[in-house]
Amino acid sequence: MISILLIGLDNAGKSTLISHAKSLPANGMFEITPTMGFAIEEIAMPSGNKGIIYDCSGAARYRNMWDHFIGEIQGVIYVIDSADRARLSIVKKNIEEFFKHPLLKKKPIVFLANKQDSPDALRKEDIKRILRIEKKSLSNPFSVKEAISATGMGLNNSLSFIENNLQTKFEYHLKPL
Ligand SMILES: Nc1nc2c(ncn2[C@@H]2O[C@H](COP(=O)(O)OP(=O)(O)O)[C@@H](O)[C@H]2O)c(=O)[nH]1
Ligand SMILES: [Mg+2]
Repeated sequence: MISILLIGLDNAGKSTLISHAKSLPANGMFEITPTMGFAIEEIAMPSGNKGIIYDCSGAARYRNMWDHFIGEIQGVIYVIDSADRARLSIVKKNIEEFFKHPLLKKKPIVFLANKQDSPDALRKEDIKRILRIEKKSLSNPFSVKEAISATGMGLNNSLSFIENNLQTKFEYHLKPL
């Protein structure tokens, strides 16, 4: 089993993205509670392993909530609305603060330049530059990918990147289901 945090500002396209994942039948353990600002989905990873996705609002008021499971998660998918240029400065601040978290150290991160179907979308090179996503400012394994949540494009690549860059594969295989 692998746990992934799906995060980003509201309206970035997180929930739409995960709706394209191969869902596993819910086992009744999890309740989706929209009022709490997050949802939990069980999905099949590209490898066939089970994945637990925490679909979380990036809003500051939910920050306390991440602390409950940030230690458990093994990778992060950070979704960005590439067409929402006005909010990129907020995204930048959000990223800088969020990835300082000590419990995220060394965990793989995928930055998704989402909504590439939109005529206003910035390409991943622009997103990288504007948000200063670069090796010298981030010690985690990371990748910036283009995506279209609306079609699911970019989802499998992102999940694979996380599986291929897990902190310790050994620990991952030993984790109980
Ligand atoms: N053009 C375009 N719109 C998208 C895409 N993904 C999501 N949206 C739209 O963006 C809005 C927010 O999507 P949602 O998944 O709810 O965002 P969340 O708040 O991050 O979960 C919705 O109106 C979606 O239809 C995409 O790839 N392209
Ligand atoms: Mg959502």
